[in-house]
Amino acid sequence: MALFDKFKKKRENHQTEDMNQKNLTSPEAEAAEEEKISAVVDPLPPEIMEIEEEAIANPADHDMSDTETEENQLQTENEAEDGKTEKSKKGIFERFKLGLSKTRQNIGGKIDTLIKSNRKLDEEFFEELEEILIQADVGMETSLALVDKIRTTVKKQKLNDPLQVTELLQDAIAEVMGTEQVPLNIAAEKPSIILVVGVNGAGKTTTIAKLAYKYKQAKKKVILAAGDTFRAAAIDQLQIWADRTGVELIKHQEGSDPGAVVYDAISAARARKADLLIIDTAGRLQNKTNLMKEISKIRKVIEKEIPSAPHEVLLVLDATTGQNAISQARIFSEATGVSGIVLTKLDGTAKGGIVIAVARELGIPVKLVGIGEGMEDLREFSPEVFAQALFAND
Ligand SMILES: Nc1nc2c(ncn2[C@@H]2O[C@H](COP(=O)(O)OP(=O)(O)OP(=O)(O)O)[C@@H](O)[C@H]2O)c(=O)[nH]1
Ligand SMILES: [Mg+2]
Repeated sequence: MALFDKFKKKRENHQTEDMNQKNLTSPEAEAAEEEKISAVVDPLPPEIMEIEEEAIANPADHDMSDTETEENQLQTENEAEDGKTEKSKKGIFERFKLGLSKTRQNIGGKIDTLIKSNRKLDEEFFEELEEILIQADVGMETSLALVDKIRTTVKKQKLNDPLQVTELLQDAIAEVMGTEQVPLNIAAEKPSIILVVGVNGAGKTTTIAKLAYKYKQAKKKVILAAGDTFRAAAIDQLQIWADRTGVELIKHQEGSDPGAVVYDAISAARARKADLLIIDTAGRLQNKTNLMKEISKIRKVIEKEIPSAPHEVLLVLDATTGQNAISQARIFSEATGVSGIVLTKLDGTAKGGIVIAVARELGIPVKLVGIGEGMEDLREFSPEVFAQALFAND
């Protein structure tokens, strides 16, 4: 099958690249690494530049609904998290479902059509199922693994009704993703430090704003650090979020050393007995290898000050970049270490199957997902809820 061959080839190329990545001591190796990183760290697309500039000029219009509405929604969210009412739990699920609309139509819709086409559970059926999954960015390896699981169960239990496939697939998806929800590691000792990394435009700064909002609402003392000193606009953007959420921002001038910003931010967080320090980092530098070096340097500054920190290194990945997100994750985790993934813009893609591939292939838990531009649109990720939402009806 042509499509399979294409993906297989891609996968093989990818593995060769990974092997080439190990030895980086020679100038040639550095140059090769630089080129490789450049392939995933693209310059900021003009449309994102525009959105970003507009956000700085006019934050109220940019992305946030009015505060009262946000508060109401957050209240609903908190109630559900406390397990207080079934009704609010349903509300959260509905919102998550809505964020997944495009992917739901793509994966759930196509599978539904396949199932209802009065087909037998034969090889042809399984091949079509594989193809639907691959096209939704589930990735070849993971798609094959999922369908293999279903094929085995179908044979073992002698099933013959295609209608049973949805449930089998839901279980298989949750299983390959690790089933359990993995919460953020917020330490009892103060401050907990969250370092946020990722390529330009992935959604780092927005995610930090959403996190600050979430923890502020939970009555935690949050401090932000403007570790992206590469652009003045990045510092301004974070200042706007800090003002809107009512948290303190530690910042230096554009072009200053991010390590120094982080050092000051840790001192401030200690002095103010902050619960949480969240550090923004650059996604783009003149030289892409420098980006990795800079993040490693920031990490070292943190470790020197607080040996048990950073408590989380969150890698922000844009779900709309598809399989490229997996390459980015490999590079970042090798260079800086990554403890959790935030997959943003799930609302903007029909190929949300990437979540399944990321969760299975990287061995790093997906901890949060972004399902919109509103403050409340950052969700703790549960594989089980994701699998349910994928096949939920309207
Ligand atoms: N629809 C949608 N948009 C999002 C989401 N998360 C972030 N965005 C948008 O993505 C764009 C880029 O986000 P930023 O937070 O500025 O990205 P960044 O990683 O900080 O980028 P750099 O500072 O250039 O490295 C903004 O327009 C955000 O509003 C999401 O979950 N859904
Ligand atoms: Mg940013």
